[in-house]
Amino acid sequence: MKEMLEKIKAEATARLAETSADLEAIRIQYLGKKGELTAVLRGMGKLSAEERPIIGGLANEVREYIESKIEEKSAELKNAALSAKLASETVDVTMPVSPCRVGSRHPLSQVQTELEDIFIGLGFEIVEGPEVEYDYYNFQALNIPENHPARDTQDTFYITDKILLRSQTSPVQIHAMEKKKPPIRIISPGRVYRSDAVDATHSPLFHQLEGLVVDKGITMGDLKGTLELFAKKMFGDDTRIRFRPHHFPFTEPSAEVDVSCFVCGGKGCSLCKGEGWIEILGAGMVHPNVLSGCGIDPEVYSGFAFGLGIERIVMRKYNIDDMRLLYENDVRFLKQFN
Ligand code: 2U9
Repeated sequence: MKEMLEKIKAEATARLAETSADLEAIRIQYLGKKGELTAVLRGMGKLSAEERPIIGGLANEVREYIESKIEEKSAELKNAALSAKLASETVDVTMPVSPCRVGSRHPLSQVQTELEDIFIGLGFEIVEGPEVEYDYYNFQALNIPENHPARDTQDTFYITDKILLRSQTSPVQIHAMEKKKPPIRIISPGRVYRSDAVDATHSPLFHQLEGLVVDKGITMGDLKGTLELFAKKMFGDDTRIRFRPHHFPFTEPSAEVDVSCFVCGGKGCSLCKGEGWIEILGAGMVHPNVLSGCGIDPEVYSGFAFGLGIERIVMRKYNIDDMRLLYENDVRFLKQFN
């Protein structure tokens, strides 16, 4: 029996050294209910009383030995598997990454921010207001009573007889004048609406930025100086401006304002269509009716106002000939403004 136990021990040791997987099969073969060692233990009844403890002790020793060898082998296999997994899953942090496409801000937002920064630098404050407005704030308070012809050129979308989508950002300035006494120095950027069919130069939704200054002693000279500074900041230090007489119901006198062409400097080119000048905004002195309607005495205070279409500035600045490109969100177009 002693020889048998030694043979079992030697065989089990050899099998464990060879195997690379099924340890459970080895355990069952030697230590299981029908295993070789168990069979030896079962046969111990036939032994003499002297031999039994000796063989019993030896059998236990062999069992413990095989168990410990199985455990040892199991740990060894686990470690080998872990090392293989770590080696195969290694991440090389020094490898070049696949390039990630970075988006860019829409040219309308870029230009709006540029305009805002210039006017903030000149001491203006940004004020915003609702896009759904009362007829009163969009028209009447701006000296455009019912049946005034200017309602035709600024036709918009009506929600009721008295409520509409604002056709200009001027109602924001009316609210500001009702709330706050002069001095007032504000700009109001935002979306406006007109009942226009879509084409290369029209859209039912576009963006404006208007400015308003009201204080004692404000003159047309202040308006010209402000717009000249703005034009130089926006289009370059050599830029000149010119005023052409015009009519707006909410300003008197009124003017359309051109800047010298920022491509040819005024000589005439394809951008300015040989004119040397590019129209960029409208402006004027706030009409006394508008001031008094907001509770500001036009005998004491005066003010100037101006308004520009942001799309128009973007189109002139980047020589874009079709406004629809600004709304189609075609990445091939937009990525040019990175
Ligand atoms: C108040 C009083 C007066 C704002 C002004 C213009 C001239 C003007 C156009 C530019 C292109 C509109 O987007 S556009 O079609 N705007 O020419 N806007 S003066 O005058 C105001 C505003 C508010 C209380």
